[in-house]
Amino acid sequence: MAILLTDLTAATMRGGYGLIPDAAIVMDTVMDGAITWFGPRADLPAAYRALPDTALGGRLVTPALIDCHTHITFAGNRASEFELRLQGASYEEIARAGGGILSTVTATRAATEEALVSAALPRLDAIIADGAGTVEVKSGYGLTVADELKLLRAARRLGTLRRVTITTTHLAAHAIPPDYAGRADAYIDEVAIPSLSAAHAEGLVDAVDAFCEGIAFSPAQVERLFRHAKSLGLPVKLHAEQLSDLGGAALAARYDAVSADHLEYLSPEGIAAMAKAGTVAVILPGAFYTLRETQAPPIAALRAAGVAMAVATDCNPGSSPMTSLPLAMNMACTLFRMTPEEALLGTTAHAARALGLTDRGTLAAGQRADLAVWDAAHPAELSYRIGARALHARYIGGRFDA
Ligand code: DI6
Ligand code: FE
Repeated sequence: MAILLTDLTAATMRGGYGLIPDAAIVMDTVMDGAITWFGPRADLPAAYRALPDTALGGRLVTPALIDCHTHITFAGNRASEFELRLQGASYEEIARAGGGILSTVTATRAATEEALVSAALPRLDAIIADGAGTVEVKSGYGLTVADELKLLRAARRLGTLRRVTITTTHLAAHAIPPDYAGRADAYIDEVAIPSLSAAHAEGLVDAVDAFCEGIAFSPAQVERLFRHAKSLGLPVKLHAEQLSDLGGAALAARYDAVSADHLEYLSPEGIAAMAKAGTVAVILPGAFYTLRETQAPPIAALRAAGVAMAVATDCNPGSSPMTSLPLAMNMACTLFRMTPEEALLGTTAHAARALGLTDRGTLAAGQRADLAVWDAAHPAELSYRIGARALHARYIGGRFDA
């Protein structure tokens, strides 16, 4: 079975907007269908002209968006810390006092896999409702072997409950739990590495991440975990240079990381290393905004060095309780001066690269038929409007999804 979409403007996202006015798209509707033909309607081959067509009223069609950095599986929330920060406490002070990530860890350890799935679904639904077709989900709020496995299983379950691709990232090296206080090396040996082996054996890991920061893990500790990830054949990525410069991005690049994420304190050496390795810079304006940071990531220097930039929600209970990619795009433009074109590349083609995926993120024959149809005429509108909820429909694997 094939379906034909017409009366649309397509943004192919191949190197830029790649706009095609009055385009036509032919897709397979079998499971995980692909785009079989794509181009200006005037060029539609005769073989497809007899297909019944769905006319989209001149709407904009983009690849379905890709949220390449989220932490949506967790229990509880941290509204009380939001109030504390507004009274002047810093994110790091709260973390060092045993709050922050560790308060979410306590709630998450007490939750069943089932409860974590239920808690994450509204967040996933909100991300989908704003145009996503692929969502990366990290563990990192369990911090024991059993609880990290529970989080990754919950993340995989999400992908069976909604029309979305979930990719899973192991992030046991996210924080040091109280029982390992002052013993971060032991935590890497006794929890991070063994949980990675166990999760990988269960097929639960698509990539490996860590938090390289003064309040978390040192570059040397991250490197030991990365070596293990590489021995299992898994791609790595890193929370790097979010609050300080520890040289995390350059370390990640040495391990051929698919991405380095946050990057507010990224150095010129880090940029050069990422450019050389082809590591994607994942820009997370939700965390910058929520923590009222003042040092923006070096967007102009990343652009000049030719580093591909992605944009994601970083949806998490502490630093970015945000569930909208168009909102992240708006913030990336307004706070960081990315262009709307860069922002949309950041949630499509470059987000796919940040996940090591080559079958999505652009519109072209052979790509997965994951499309977003927008109540918009030009793609700049997606970054420009605030809270617009402009999604008209999605097609996922070629099948309509309102
Ligand atoms: N950096 C972040 O912004 C999130 N994780 C990380 O390593 C925050 C996670 C949290 O505060 O719960
Ligand atoms: Fe994060």
